[in-house]
Amino acid sequence: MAKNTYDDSSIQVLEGLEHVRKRPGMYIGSTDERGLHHLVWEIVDNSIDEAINGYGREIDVTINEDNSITVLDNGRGVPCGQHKTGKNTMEIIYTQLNAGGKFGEGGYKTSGGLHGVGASVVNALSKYMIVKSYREGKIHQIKFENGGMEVSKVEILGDTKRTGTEVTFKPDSSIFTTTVYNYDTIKTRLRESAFLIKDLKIVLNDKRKKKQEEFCYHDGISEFADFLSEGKKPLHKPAYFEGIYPVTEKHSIEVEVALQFTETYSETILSFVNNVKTGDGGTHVTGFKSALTKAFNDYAHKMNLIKANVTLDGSDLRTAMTAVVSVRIGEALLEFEGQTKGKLGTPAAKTAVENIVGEKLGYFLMENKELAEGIVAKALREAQGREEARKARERARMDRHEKAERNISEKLAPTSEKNKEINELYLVEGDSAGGSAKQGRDRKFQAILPLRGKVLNTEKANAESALKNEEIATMIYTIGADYGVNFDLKKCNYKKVIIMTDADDDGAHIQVLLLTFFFRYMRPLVEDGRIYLALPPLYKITKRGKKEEILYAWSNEERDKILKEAKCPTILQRYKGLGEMNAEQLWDTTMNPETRTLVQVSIDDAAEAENQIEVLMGNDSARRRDWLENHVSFTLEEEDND
Ligand code: 28F
Repeated sequence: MAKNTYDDSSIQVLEGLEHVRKRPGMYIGSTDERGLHHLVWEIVDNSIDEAINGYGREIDVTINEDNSITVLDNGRGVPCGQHKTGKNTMEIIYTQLNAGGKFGEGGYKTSGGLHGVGASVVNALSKYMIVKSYREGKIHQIKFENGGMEVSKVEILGDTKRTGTEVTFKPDSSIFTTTVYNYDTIKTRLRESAFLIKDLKIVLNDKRKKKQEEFCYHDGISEFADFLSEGKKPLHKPAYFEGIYPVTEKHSIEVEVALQFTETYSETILSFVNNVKTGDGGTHVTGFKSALTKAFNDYAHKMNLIKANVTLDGSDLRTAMTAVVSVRIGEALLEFEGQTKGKLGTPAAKTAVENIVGEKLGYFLMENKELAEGIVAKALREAQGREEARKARERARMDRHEKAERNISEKLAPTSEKNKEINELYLVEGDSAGGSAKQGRDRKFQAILPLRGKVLNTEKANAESALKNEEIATMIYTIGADYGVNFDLKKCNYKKVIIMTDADDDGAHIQVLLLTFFFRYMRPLVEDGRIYLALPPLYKITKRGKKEEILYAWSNEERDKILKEAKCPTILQRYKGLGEMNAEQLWDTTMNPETRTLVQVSIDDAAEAENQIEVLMGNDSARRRDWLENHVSFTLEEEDND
């Protein structure tokens, strides 16, 4: 019969647990799978604390068929006598928040991740909880339901010779998003705890899968290091250092470190405080790292493996190393960084680990010279490799820079005046046309950069590499506004960048490549309408009247019109390429702002080129030319040169 009369203390109790059910996230972080497993850690941590304090050497964890959990230890048994409030201590421990703070000063309560919210929170979030205390020759049991409502007074089930505590609980499915336990999650955590506490035997039994495993390690974290180095070809059996560092006359910090170097290049450092993992490290890890670096440098200098002015870099020394750093700190000194308790903040922990590791690692290296020298040599190789890679990168950067500069001085015909507001850069296909353009141009404001068209086109299959070739690097340098994320329109040296190519297949290739390049790496240049296509004439018509007259046509229609209107014999020439025009003709037809025709490229054209480039770079030249004629909007440049 559920007790339904509440005296004032039970009201207070109810409010406590009621608040946990209302705001579970405040107590266990979340109500997803992570929070579900926190319930297990809370109860198991109580057994672990009992074991750490010397009571009980075995913990049995069972995942029952219905996903309820049973944890049994062989400690002293949770007290079940009369509490000063007149209630049974058992009832108090499982229904009062933080009543479970088992040990006052001195003991190392597992700071269960969230600082030991205690078993009462688990009770509050469980459909039911049954607690048995094997103590004083009797089995004392209390039951709770629906978040900690007591359904029975503490009753004596019978006699027993053993001692210990057993807690069974079933998480409340109305609170947790999932109530299915994950075997591996529980296994990993229990195995970790077994590694951290020598000779503690932990048994995991999954009734759902009829699977049972047990963990017990006589050599504790040395075996942990070996386990973590599995498959990494360890070079030696783990080095083990331990000590107690006095912080004040009342408080000290226990330090345990296991260290193992491997062939495989991977750095693994796991760290713990009071047997709970500190995933973000903290002062104990900092102390470990600085002690390791110092010990190796002292050794290397003492053994003349490195010159006095050379120091080994800590990360190079740790490049192929497994380490487990475990410290135990009493509540008084315990502090964390940030909210998650994942990073230890206790300053004394750095000193404690530094002292203990520093002293003992020094001896270890002297006693293992061959290993020590090997690690020093590896660290030096690492440092050298990094230095060489840096130099290579620097050389490559300089090369690109020098090459671009050299190319520019060789290739670019610069303007005679610097004026970003009117200067134009002609990107000309081929050296011959480039030559004519250099001759024909107005050097005050027109610069010429010939692009070796062939090079760009040999990258037919892979536009990407074509866009990265040396010609492009030269162009980037000439435009002077960098490219990609670093592109800065304000630094652009030219008001117009004009692509001048033959009106043939190769010309079309280059136009598409350059449009794509500008779209991908200098988009603001396109958006600002600075990219143009030069339109060389398709035909030259020589009228042989009284005096010879030369006209040009940019389309078949224009050609026909000129021929029709000619009152004299005419000679028609189809231009195959820019190279067929001399400098003066090139100037007159394609470069003179008074008479030339430029096509301003819109961002859509460039975008279209970019997403068509793989197609357009194929061999279907008709398709390419067609695409250009239909896509690059022939908005003829307004004669803006007043
Ligand atoms: C399955 C989970 O919870 N084991 C526990 C003990 C033993 C004592 C204890 C626990 C309240 C405030 C002290 C016994 N005898 N396993 C467990 N084993 N709690 S929980 O005491 C809780 C008291 O401080 C215990 C003498 N001292 C302590």
